[in-house]
Amino acid sequence: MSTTKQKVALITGITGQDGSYLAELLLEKGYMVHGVKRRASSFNTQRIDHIYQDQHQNHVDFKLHYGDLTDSTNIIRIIQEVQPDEIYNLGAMSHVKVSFDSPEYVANVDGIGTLRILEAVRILGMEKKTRIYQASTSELYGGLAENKNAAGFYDENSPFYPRSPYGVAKIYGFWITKNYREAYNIYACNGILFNHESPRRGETFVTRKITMATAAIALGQQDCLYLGNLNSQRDWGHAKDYVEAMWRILQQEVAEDYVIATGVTTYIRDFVRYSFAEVGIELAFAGENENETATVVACKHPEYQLPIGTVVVRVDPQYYRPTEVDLLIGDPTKSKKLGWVPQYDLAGLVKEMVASDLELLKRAR
Ligand code: NDP
Ligand code: GDR
Repeated sequence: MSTTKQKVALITGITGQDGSYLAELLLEKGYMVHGVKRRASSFNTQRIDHIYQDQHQNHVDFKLHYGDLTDSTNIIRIIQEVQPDEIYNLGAMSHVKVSFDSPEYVANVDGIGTLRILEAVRILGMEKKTRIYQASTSELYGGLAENKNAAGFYDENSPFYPRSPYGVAKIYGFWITKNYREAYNIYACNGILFNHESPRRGETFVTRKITMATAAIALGQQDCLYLGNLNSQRDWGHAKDYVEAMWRILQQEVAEDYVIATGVTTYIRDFVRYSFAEVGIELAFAGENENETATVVACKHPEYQLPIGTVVVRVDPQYYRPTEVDLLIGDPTKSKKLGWVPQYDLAGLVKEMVASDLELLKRAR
């Protein structure tokens, strides 16, 4: 009989894109997984419904708790009850553009929320027991060209220059995590993750907005996709790969911070091109800034036919940000120490997202 104790994990943000993939991964690894979900007026557990377990059955290894990162007492109580070996703090108001509309809220959740987790562990005297993963972000770098390393990437030593209330809140989360590691010897790490996407990506982030519109336009359910800045560049990976990096970060002997990225960057415009290519539609881009459009120049798929010359993408400046992060590209060198080998490239990611959105729309029909 095995005497190995089942590991216990607590995930904030379990109803989000990353939380759902991480919960699946940890369940596969035999963890008891606890998640914090917010009370909402309608169901917000679509991404985790498939792993939900009836709490009346004999053995349960997945449990949800109502909670909120703005509520210290709630966080302390959940951590005390759950006694986690590992906490993954993924909960956040994660939309950069929306953070300009709710700057104080994002500071409270994404910044002070991180402190609440760290303090709870300290108040409960769990510094030696509990390891903490903090969801830090490439938004900390702000995309300033002069801050890239000599090879042209952002790495663990590149200076930060956040360009949104979200980035500024997350920089507090980054430093308070590092400070608690140094001050109290807590095993607490930052994963500085570059953009990662999937079929479960929120519908208002640019990749999912594009793949959903690609499917809807191909099926004749939408005429045109309106986007903001097509000139920014992002280093996009797959969320399924990135949650594995999170887990690996907490399995090391020494707590450290890691950049998780692909090392490849792509224009938003090119993501649009690749997405439409998945349904056989070839686009030509013309014009600049708010006058830029994308027009159909060929339809190569028998099922998805649009008249040549149809404009399917236009720019709407309402999606511009007051300050933009122009270019992100991460240096994944240090992450190789984790033994982390991503399974997806951008082509595989786009293919999976478009196929999933086509399937969703066809099923809804
Ligand atoms: P999502 O927006 O998909 O998920 C965010 C999660 O946080 C949701 O479960 C949400 O709950 C929860 N949440 C929001 N506000 C609160 C709150 N006040 N208290 C408790 N929980 C809250 O984000 P992702 O899964 O994409 O990202 C996970 C984390 O990683 C975030 O912290 C994000 O900032 C960070 N990050 C993401 C990157 C990416 O490219 N995806 C890159 C780098 C960092 P609800 O479902 O109820 O809204
Ligand atoms: P980002 O992701 O801001 O990088 O933050 P998002 O997909 O929102 O934007 C990426 C880039 O696309 C441009 N863009 C648009 N963006 C949105 N959302 N909608 C549009 O219509 C549109 N048109 C152009 C944006 O201006 C931007 O340059 C994500 C989030 O997951 C953060 O939580 C995370 O920390 C970072 O990635 C790394």
